Amino acid sequence: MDDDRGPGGDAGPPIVPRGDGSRFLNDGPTAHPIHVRTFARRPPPGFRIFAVRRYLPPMPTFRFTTAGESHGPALVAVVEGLPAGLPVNTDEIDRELRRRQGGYGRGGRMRIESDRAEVLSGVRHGETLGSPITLLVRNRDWANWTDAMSPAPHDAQGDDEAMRRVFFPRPGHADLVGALKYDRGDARDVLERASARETTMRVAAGALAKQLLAQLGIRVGSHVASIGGIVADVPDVLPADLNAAADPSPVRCLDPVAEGRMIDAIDQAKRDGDTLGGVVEVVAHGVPAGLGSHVSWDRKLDGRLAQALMSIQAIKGVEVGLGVEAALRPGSRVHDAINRDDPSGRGGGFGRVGNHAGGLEGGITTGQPLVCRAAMKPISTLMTPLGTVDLRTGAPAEAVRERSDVCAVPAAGVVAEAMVAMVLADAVLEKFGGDSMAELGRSFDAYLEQIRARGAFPGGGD
Ligand code: EPS
Repeated sequence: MDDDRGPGGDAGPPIVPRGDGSRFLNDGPTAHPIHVRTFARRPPPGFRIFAVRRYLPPMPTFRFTTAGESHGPALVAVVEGLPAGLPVNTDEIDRELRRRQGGYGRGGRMRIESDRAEVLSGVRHGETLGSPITLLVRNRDWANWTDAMSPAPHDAQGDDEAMRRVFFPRPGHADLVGALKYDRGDARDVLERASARETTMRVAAGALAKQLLAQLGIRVGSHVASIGGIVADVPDVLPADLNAAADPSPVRCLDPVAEGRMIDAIDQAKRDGDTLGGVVEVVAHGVPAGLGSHVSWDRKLDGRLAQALMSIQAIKGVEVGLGVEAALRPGSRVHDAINRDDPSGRGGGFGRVGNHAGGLEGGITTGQPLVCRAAMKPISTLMTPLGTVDLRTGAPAEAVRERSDVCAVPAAGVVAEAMVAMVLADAVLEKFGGDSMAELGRSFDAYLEQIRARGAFPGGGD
């Protein structure tokens, strides 16, 4: 093909040539290098040159990536974009990792592991340096998988059992589609990475984001709203310290009656060889009005939150505020009337009657608590397996029975907190920037001052 037509064939955001000959995608406060191919010959008259469309990455400022297989030697996260001078508390990272390991309904793996993060780079004497931070969590189970997961070719390569090969893909897991896409004969090559074990590193990286947010008075917590169709009665006003209230519950549920029924349902599912999903709710307090933006689709904070939450293993739906319920009501029972009641001081002197919007209007935070929900499907490893097809022969078979959890909804809440914290950290750094915490703090305080001045009407505003 002669041209560089992107998907859909349109030109995408404008390309701005820079003095040094490189070109940048001009969209938002940060400029991103993009690759542009040029014609060897002059294009025919009237022919448009199209750029390779590179959408902004979902987290342009706070960036993180994870690596590692579920039964490999270790898992790793690299976090970039945190300013220098952020105090880092590694005990706090480990506390978050313990929270993720807990919850009624977890399987045998969580009895083997005792996740602890080692900091390999980017932190010195308890403070960030502004350089990439590498976190590492060792898999204790690796000791049982050194042959099957050996990075080097193995003598017993031909022994499917010793190599723990998987030929019976589980419906609902990435096993089959991953094996097709990556052309693997052994679905283990897929499931090792698709495993929710990867969420360990999201929580570790998210703990750093939480530590940044805490410096600015922003706290992220969660609770379990339902498991297996049992819906908790959630109080209108949630406890100020949500995690302190939810964490003591084995299912992280605020309603003790529902908690008992959820535990019974998990026990029953286990007896039946079945699994249960549910819904978690994440709430962030202290978020200032003005994070995110209405100006472009990829800068809207609700969209960014949805992408981050939907990327969590087994999450199938995301809501903000009233969510789907808003579509069932008339506007008068959906939108939150505006007043001047702003007890948190984060709304610029403006408040809302209620918070059906979940703290977001037009893709921008309102200063009200941010409220998101994520719906998790039941885990796809069933001890009473569904039908599948043998990848070697095409013969009908039963899906593989890997050790797994009956219910991981309480843990999903902790993972969802981490993802929300990272999206918020990204939005904070995008808006307030700074290479050091001092710079970030000055910009943050000045902005709060600016929006407060808008809400302090001369003469009282009556
Ligand atoms: C998980 C680790 C996994 C599973 C679970 C979550 O460990 P193992 O496969 O050794 O039992 O317990 O993963 C899944 C539910 C899945 O579908 O992959 C963890 O650390 O959270």
